[in-house]
Amino acid sequence: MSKENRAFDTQRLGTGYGFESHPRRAVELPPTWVLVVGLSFLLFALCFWVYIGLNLLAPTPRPPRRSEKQYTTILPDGAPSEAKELPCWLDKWAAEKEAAKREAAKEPGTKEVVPPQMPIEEPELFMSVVVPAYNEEERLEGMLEEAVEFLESEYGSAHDGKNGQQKYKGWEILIVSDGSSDGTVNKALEFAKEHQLSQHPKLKRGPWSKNGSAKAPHSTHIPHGSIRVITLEENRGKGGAVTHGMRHVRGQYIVFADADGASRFSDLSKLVEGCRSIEDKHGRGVAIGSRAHLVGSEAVVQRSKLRNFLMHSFHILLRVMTPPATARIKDTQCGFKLFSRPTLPYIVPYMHSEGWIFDVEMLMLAESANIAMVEVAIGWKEVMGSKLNVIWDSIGMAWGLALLRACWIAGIYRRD
Ligand SMILES: Nc1nc2c(ncn2[C@@H]2O[C@H](COP(=O)(O)OP(=O)(O)OP(=O)(O)O)[C@@H](O)[C@H]2O)c(=O)[nH]1
Ligand SMILES: [Mg+2]
Repeated sequence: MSKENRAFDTQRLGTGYGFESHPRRAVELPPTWVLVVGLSFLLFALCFWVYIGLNLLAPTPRPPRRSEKQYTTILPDGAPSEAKELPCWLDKWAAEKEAAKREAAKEPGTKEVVPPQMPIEEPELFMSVVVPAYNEEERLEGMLEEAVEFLESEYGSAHDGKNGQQKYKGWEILIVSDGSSDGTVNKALEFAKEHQLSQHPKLKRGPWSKNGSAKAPHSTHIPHGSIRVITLEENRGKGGAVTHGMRHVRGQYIVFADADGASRFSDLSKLVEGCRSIEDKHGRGVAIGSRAHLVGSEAVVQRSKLRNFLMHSFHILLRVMTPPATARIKDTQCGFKLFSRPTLPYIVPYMHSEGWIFDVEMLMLAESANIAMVEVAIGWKEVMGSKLNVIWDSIGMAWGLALLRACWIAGIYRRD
């Protein structure tokens, strides 16, 4: 039957049939105050359960174990040392802060002592490098080779180099083996031994230079004790390993660098320059190595379409979900970031993320403490052997980011 016919039929049959067969009855709404109270109750219940859920889901970093607060190095005779206690600026800082708080509580009306009034202890050397390493026996030596060559020539304590006017000299590398099950620790100690004992150690190459390189066959002799190896008993993730290392640094500047040697290490001087140019009167600043200028270059284009797609999606998510200064950073994920020492107490004690999203948490913490950040273009190369699982790690990062943001908004994460 056509539309017109149906309309005709309804008219012919009159009211009481078809749509008209159920006469409309006015629905009686409860009084407004009942609606308002009901909705408020629902909203409150929702917030309550979200808050409880966030508390349950929010990652809480496990405290370091006894053996993780120790390190091994190579002694002047080439033997590995006994496990030695790691210096920990954070323990001292936290104890002093607690004591100052107790003092302040005794005298009502006194302002609570918080940073910058609560300074970090003085540095002992110029540059600390933290290297998170999870099963990196293949890639670590090549990275260390590049690092020690630059560090010794630029910041070595034996001579003034270009930094003759600097108050602090010298460098250290803290390798944090993140529960590695391969020979990462041995490779690190072997590297240290050879480079300490020999005046002309044999050059070690990373997986990126298998086909030879124009470099000299010898590498850099290093002062003893400049490489320290820390072993985490269980795998924590890159964020856990970096944060752990940063609790034990002695440098005026602290950089973390991936064990794969993908970042051009000599660009560290650009990071130092960049950081110095933005430091505030307390000496606080963060310089972020950036590969943003390489988007569209061969190295990035050669990556799979899926990886590039996920990278762009993550950037959009970051822009939407992070506060403005962090959202402006074009490459938050680069594993080459430098912090001046006075910056550490604003970041390290408040870290939660153990996985890949920890960089964003560091930047958000810096932003919330009004610490200036600068992005510095660095050289970078694709290195074989990435352990990143593109799909699962992307999902993990998106989830981690959402959780991180929600926990800060809900006040579950806060500075105390
Ligand atoms: N995959 C992984 N890496 C870790 C972990 N803990 C520390 N790391 C270190 O994190 C650094 C980065 O790892 P890569 O596998 O190179 O990952 P990526 O640099 O983010 O990704 P690519 O750009 O593909 O190289 C390396 O120094 C790893 O050894 C962990 O639990 N898993
Ligand atoms: Mg890498």
